[in-house]
Amino acid sequence: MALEQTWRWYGPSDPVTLADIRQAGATGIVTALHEVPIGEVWTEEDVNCRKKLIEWDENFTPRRPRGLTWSVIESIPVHEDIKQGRSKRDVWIEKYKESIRNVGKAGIPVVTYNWMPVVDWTRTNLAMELEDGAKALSFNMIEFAAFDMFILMRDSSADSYSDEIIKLARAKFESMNSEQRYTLQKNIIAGLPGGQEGYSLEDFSQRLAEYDDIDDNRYRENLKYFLEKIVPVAIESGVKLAIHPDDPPISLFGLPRIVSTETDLQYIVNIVDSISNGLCICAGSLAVRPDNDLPGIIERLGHRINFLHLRSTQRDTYGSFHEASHLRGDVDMYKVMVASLKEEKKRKALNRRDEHIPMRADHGHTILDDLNKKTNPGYSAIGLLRGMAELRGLELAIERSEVVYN
Ligand code: DNO
Repeated sequence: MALEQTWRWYGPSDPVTLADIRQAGATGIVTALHEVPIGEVWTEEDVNCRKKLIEWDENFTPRRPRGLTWSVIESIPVHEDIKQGRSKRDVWIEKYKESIRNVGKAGIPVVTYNWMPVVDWTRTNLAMELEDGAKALSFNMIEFAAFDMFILMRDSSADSYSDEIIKLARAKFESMNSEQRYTLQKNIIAGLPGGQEGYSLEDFSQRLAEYDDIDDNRYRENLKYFLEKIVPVAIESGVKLAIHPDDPPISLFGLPRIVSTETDLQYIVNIVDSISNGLCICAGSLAVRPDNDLPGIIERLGHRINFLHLRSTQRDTYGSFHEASHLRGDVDMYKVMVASLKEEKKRKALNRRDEHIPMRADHGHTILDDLNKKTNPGYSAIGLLRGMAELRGLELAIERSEVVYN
């Protein structure tokens, strides 16, 4: 297969094991040293130790290769001082450089990161029941506004919503009991898998206040500053960065948002013209905006893609959406796959080592047996397996029908 099939693994405590992942047919592992506090150096020793755990099965003598490679890091999170451009940022940037060097020494080719302020990806409901009984992650704008205005009580939150949304949000808030309100709060600010932060209401308000003087332009300048320092080290170390788009790709809590559109991505790749300053195309994130032409983005920016998150979202009213199954929803996965395979062909013709772009099925539904288990929201085994199987079939069919994509 042309794309490298990868799977996100949350480390030794993930209920989905490396053996499970192997059986799912993935060959690449996507993971992070989640235990390292944000900003601190990933040491050579820690990286190598995790790599060994992933790639070698020590239950045999002599040990045997597991058939898995640590191919992508997702993520090395960027410290808030760097994002906010605070005076200590250079100290954290030096540490980030050190981590990149150590990752390069271990031969891990891709590092994902994001530039979302304060919170990583955001959802209001982690178990929205679908018609067929499956559970999906969702973002409901009315509930989000209810949290922002009436639970968090953010100053000037009313400026972020239309009168209609405010009216509906008030009604929603009034209809919720205290347990429902707390669940909503937890879903939004207690931290989703992979995002290491989790906040109380007070902490969260304080973190938001740190952005009072940071608008989109300033925030963009801070990203430029970071990339101009980090990319040269990534190039030297043989590491390719992949920035993840904003999820969802709209401003939340009045915070700046600068990785949401094709124009944003274009600006970022132009900061330093190198494949080491690359992109993670998360289909489901970008597709939440109807003005993002996803296959077109992959065609036009394909030469800078280092990682693909393949999933789909279904837009609802008022900017709400939920996670669709991988071949349905607003993402035209056929066109996305065709565009990705065309890029792979170009790379192949150039004999590039990164011809097999890593992709992973992202955010599956919770289905079947997993409905009765404790799972990482969006990352339960069976839903992801379904997604990956569908994507794999789609890829094979397109590859075989040369006519269509030549
Ligand atoms: C969610 C993920 C994100 C992503 C980070 C990248 O499922 O796509 O948490 O890993 O934003 O830094």
